[in-house]
Amino acid sequence: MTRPFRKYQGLGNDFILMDGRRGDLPDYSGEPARALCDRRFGIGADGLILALPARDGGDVRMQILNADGSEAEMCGNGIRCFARFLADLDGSGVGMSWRVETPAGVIIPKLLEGCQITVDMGEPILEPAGVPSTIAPGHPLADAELEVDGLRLQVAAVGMGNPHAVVQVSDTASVDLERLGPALEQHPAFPARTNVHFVAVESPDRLRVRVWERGAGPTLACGTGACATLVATHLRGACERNATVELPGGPLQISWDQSNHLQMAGPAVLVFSGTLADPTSADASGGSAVNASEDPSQEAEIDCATACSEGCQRPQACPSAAAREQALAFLDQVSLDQMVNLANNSVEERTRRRIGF
Ligand code: ZDR
Repeated sequence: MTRPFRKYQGLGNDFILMDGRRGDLPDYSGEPARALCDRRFGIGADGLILALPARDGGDVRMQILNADGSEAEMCGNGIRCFARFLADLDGSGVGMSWRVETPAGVIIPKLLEGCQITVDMGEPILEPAGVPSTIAPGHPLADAELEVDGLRLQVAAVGMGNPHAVVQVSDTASVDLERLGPALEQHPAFPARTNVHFVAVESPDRLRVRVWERGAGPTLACGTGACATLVATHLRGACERNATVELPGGPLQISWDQSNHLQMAGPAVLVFSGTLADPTSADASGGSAVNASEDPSQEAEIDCATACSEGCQRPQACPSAAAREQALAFLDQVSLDQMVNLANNSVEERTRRRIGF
């Protein structure tokens, strides 16, 4: 069996999205998610995100699987892509918002003009046990010197539903991310592993950040991480409560409002759509994608009546588009009277043929 998917990106943090709101998706956690996210043997993505039926009074539930198959509690860039995905499927417009159930609580994304989406990301977690981290509680920031691969780094622990380690540096370009990222991701001070951020303060309202994501490695952006970084840097007295967070993939606007909620604004963009084989079905070759929409040799395999029941799977190259255009052009050319005549003639013609006249 094959299923439709769409690929979205938010500042280059990219995700495969699938609609399982009717409860009909198989379990993708572990190996199936890892195989689909593989950039050579699969579709390629930083994570797989599933829309599932709500369980606790929300509108929909979001499951986030990292590129290594592990499950994340929350994903800031992912939830913007999730909102864009639902809007594209359902035809929702500016102002639409959803109560999205995540393991980190209910998160509310809202559509703005263009491809921008704003998200109320909820409150930061400063109590180390909730991050989780073994760094001693601070007042209010848990911030300690840790030994990381032979270096001593000042590390703050902040939770946004998922764990984050924030290290302030003078220049992000000179950070050895490939070495320090994984060492801090797996540091014993973070028992559930952690996302890692190196931040340089360019001005009180402008931070520059490089990201090492738990379960995904170096990524171009991180929404929850941008929020956690602003919180840690503000509590260290080095930035305002509102700032532009410059990530390798582009900027996010983050503000920590008076009600203790983080607000994040940024883009989410459709990249392509296609269909893939079920992880459990016999035709799943290692869970890899089949019939991706940019492969023209596969176009004949789309069955619009079933695959496109949630909307056209391939709007840029719809296999029925030519026939539809022909019919519309024809209808534009003929008057109502001509159409009635045509129908009458056709009935007459067929009746004559039937009676052999
Ligand atoms: C960093 C992230 N992409 C985001 O935008 O918030 C979150 C993805 C999940 C992350 N890898 C984790 O917490 O395991």
